[in-house]
Amino acid sequence: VHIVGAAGAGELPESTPWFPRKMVDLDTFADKVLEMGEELDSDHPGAKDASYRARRAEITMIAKTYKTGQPIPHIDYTQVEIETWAAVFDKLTGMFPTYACREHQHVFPLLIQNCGYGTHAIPQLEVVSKFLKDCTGFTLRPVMGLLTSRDFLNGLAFRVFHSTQYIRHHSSPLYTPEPDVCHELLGHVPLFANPDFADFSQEIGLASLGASDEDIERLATIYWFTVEFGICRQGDQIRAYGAGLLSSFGELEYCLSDKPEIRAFEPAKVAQQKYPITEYQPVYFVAESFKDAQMRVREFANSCDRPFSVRYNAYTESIEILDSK
Ligand code: HBI
Ligand code: FE
Repeated sequence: VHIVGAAGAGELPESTPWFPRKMVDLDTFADKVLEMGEELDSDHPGAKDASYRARRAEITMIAKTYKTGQPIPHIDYTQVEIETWAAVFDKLTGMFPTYACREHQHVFPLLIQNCGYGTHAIPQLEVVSKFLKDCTGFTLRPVMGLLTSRDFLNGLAFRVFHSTQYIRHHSSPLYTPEPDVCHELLGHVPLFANPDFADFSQEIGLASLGASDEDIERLATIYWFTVEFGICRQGDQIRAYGAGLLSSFGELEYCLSDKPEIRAFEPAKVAQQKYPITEYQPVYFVAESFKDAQMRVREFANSCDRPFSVRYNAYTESIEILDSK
């Protein structure tokens, strides 16, 4: 049965894009992957390696068939995969004390203690997901590759983060053109264990439900400059909290050097900013705190033209529609 709280679907304007109302609705995203889900681009380091491609297909099959409520299947990572992870882990953990924000540094030892973070093994998504659930209610879902911005952001409304489970090609351990398990586990996961950051991320997700294509584009840009490439003020220093920075040794150093331009985090302006996806960012936006950033995103969302607002009911794991006009 489909139990809907405040309003039935019929009460939304007909032009409203479809959006997930219950956690199980996220099952419909599984095979809508943009690129690299099954095929690798020709410039991908693993594109010509048949055994790498076969391994990817094996791992992404888990995401393709995953259903809400199931435990995320365990993966027996190979020695080659573990060595790739270990190279990334060593390199980045050496930099975190100097460059990562305090929230990331606070959680990292807990991930070592509770989730098997270390060089000897790749942490299992199921273990990490349970840990995050205890910290902030966030959970992980396995994903085959890049989702559309709309689907990916909609997941955040449910405190669900879509995570890849495969690893980059072993030929270039410090480079990947797409998200992989190193990026998710070292960049994203530590922040989703922080309550203020979890609130902030869900705020973007809620704003994305039923939003126009133009507003999705704006919210995706805000996501890009925060969750992926955000920096924040901490005392008299600036530190990185974006996962794209925390999982890239080159850009992590660069973003806190005097080379890039740094501007204040104002969502209406951030939303208009163009950005490159294959080079270091020329501009970063500095947040004063995750709470402050959340309030600013909420104000921004209220200025969008969606004719209703939403809230998440954590008891029923469903979206309630408010002030439907
Ligand atoms: N899909 N699986 C996955 N992981 C991401 O980080 C991701 C995505 N789709 C879109 C996206 N990120 C962002 O660039 C924004 O468009 C939301
Ligand atoms: Fe990411």
